Amino acid sequence: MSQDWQRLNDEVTALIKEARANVLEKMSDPLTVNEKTNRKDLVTNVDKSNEQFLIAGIRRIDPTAHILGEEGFGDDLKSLDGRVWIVDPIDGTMNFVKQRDNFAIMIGIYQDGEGQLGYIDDVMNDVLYYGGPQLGGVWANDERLSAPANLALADGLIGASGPLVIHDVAQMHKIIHVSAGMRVYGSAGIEMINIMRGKTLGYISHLKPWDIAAGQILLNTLGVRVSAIDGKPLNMLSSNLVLVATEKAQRDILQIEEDDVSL
Ligand code: 2AM
Ligand code: CA
Ligand code: CA
Ligand code: CA
Repeated sequence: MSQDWQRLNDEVTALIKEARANVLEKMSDPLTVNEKTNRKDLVTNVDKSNEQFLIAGIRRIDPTAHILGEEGFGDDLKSLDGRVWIVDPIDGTMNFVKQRDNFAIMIGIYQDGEGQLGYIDDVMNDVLYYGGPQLGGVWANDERLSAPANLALADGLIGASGPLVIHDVAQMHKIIHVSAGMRVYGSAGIEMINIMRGKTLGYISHLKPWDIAAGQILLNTLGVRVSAIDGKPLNMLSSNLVLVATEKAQRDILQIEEDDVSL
């Protein structure tokens, strides 16, 4: 690992800890909540202020960075060339609004399209998950994580987003039926944490780049597969129907897709 990346990591972890403190402080005031595309797609004043805070910090750390932020305070990104930072200031905004719990702050750092460092901050549990190829592992605060067990689909729980299950996108019912059970946590970041910890073996959801940028880096570092639902690489400049799974469960799920001609 180069010293530059180590220094960058120290600066990013400090920035995220400051962002977390700001979010916790603002949470005690009433939130301003607005709808984006529909009544289940929300944005709050904290999503916006935290994205602005993180982007200002990233510009100080890396003045030539290209930044993609969910709430639009970053750059209008056309390519993944150079160093690209992908920011989700509050992941799980509905949980943030309804529960004041089960949400995360996420940053993924890519270099010419390759994931380098990922950060998922579980705010209410005080745990920052960070790591990637540039650090040679993944940590939860000071604890180094080992790779989760390579479970087959039948042997573990699978996370999914509510809308996919309701509309039976991509044979969800069959996949869930074969698995040991389905769980819905309402935050892509919290879903990634559960996979890193071996509590679930995978996750299927329609996601934007900022929902999966950090998780893809951390999970790949732990040997977990992140792909589109057809097994192909994700396009990090658009939405994807994302399949995150252990190697064995990914194989099982791709087989279900292939067997089912009605897809
Ligand atoms: P967000 O809270 O940052 O928007 C909820 O099921 C999970 O899916 C959250 O991680 C949420 O991220 C993400 N998500 C992606 N697209 C969404 C949408 N259109 N509406 C609500 N949640 C969305
Ligand atoms: Ca959102
Ligand atoms: Ca998100
Ligand atoms: Ca968000």
